[in-house]
Amino acid sequence: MTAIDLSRSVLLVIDVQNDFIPGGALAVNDGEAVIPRINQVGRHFKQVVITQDWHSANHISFAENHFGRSPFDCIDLPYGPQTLWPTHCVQGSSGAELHVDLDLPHAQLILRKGCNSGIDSYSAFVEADRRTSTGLAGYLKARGIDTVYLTGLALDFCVAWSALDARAAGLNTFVVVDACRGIDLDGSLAKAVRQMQAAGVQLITTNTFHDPQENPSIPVAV
Ligand code: VGL
Ligand code: ZN
Repeated sequence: MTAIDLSRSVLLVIDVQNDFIPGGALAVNDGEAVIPRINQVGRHFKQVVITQDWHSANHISFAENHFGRSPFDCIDLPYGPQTLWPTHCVQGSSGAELHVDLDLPHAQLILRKGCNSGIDSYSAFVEADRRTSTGLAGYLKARGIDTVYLTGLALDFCVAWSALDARAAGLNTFVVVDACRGIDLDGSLAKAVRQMQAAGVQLITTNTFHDPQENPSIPVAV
């Protein structure tokens, strides 16, 4: 295995926001466990991009905006099936803020997604209509980046959709699974892992980033 070429690689940190951490509106079990791992992995990267789920109060993915519906129901929208969620990550709210312990001062870009009230966006690359681009693929391409490492929340939704779209954009794609946690709704975690593996997303752990003295056989950042 070769060393990671940091000039061509980016760490993508997905949605480490208060609403996805226990105590938040759409808490992911053990979500806070990703934070020290992301901080540690982040030190190896020159290029870091953070995403924020960033919805208007009238967002189409919120159950409370659909009469008679409850969180976690699934409905059909013009662009396809949509899981309805508790109201979360409302633009400007404290729940939408990045967790205070996230320590990535060198991150260059904070990308907000899901801003269109009528379209959800789990993916950091393409919205749920599968057409509307966030511009991230172009941003990475313009900077000569061909490899992405994904971390964050939730593994089976925003991380997995972002990883699949990263592959579709022709990027080498790694998911650092122990720096992610999932929601696991009706088998969504196993399904996401299957889809990622089928698409050529490589699932790795933070061990990959350990000091070469500890384990010389693994790839290290240079
Ligand atoms: C997410 C559900 C709704 C996520 C965002 O960050 O995985 N999941 N909005
Ligand atoms: Zn959302």
